Amino acid sequence: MWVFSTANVCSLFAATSIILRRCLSVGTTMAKSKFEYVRDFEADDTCLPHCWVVVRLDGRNFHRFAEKHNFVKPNDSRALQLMTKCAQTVMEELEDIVIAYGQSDEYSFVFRRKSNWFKRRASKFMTLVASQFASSYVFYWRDYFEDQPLLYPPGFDGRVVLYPSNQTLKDYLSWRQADCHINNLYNTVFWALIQQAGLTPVQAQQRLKGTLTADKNEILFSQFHINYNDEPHMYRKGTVLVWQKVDEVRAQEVRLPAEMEGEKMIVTRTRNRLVPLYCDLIGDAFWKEHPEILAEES
Ligand code: DGT
Ligand code: MG
Ligand code: MG
Repeated sequence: MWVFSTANVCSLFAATSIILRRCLSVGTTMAKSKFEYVRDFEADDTCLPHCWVVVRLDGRNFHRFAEKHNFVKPNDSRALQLMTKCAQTVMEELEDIVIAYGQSDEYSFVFRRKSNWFKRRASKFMTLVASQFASSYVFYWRDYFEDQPLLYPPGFDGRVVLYPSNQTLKDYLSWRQADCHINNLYNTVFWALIQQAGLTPVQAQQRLKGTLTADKNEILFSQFHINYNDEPHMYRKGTVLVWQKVDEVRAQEVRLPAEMEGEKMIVTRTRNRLVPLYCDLIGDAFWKEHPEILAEES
């Protein structure tokens, strides 16, 4: 005859549960190894070593987004400053970005040559920059557009480009700044012709057809008394974000011996802070002033 005591029943249950768990775990391991081959379908997108990795984001269909949100034409300082705030957040939250450059609805981020962040996987670089930037755009919107509600979620496309030398990286940034200059000069005259001279967009386009830089400067000056060089630097040059070392001095409460009670200790520490610059990137002066950006150990 079987006699079950409470203790017997408990140990029987415990033993059964251990066996069951073992069976399940062996089953899961087998299932996992059976399916694991699908990992081989993942493409290797490791960025080449020793290259500068650049991620460029661009607002998706911002022509429409700017219209719907009543951006000032041709430049809306709120929109440009919001872009820069998002870029600062990206640089603070992510690792290894040594410089960023932005204009219009785009921002470029340069990762240091020796970065090994996420084993240099291009998809990680691109998606982390794009998602951090887009969420920041929504998060900080109200700080810049107080009276303008955000009507729908904006999107940003991203791409990764590798530059093999310091010269190609400098030329890349010069290219983006030249693009800023050409577009901004065109837009400044285009909108002056519409807003101040009363032309239609088609007439303004016709008026500017075939004009060179000097012609546009001349129209601005003679017809609208605008000296293009007096336009805000942020509009003409775009925004460069770099890290700068700053000394922070602060008084700190510390536990001191009884005879010094109530005294404060002055603490100085050096911090890396992001600063926006509206300067020329095309000449050599910027790179001479900031040699640390291209330094091997940047
Ligand atoms: P995409 O990039 O192919 O999806 O199309 P869009 O429309 O974003 O074209 P894109 O990136 O070539 O041009 C940027 C647009 O963003 C351009 O139509 C003007 C607009 N935008 C950017 N910043 C400002 C601004 O400060 N004020 C105004 N009114 N519009 C701006
Ligand atoms: Mg765009
Ligand atoms: Mg664009």
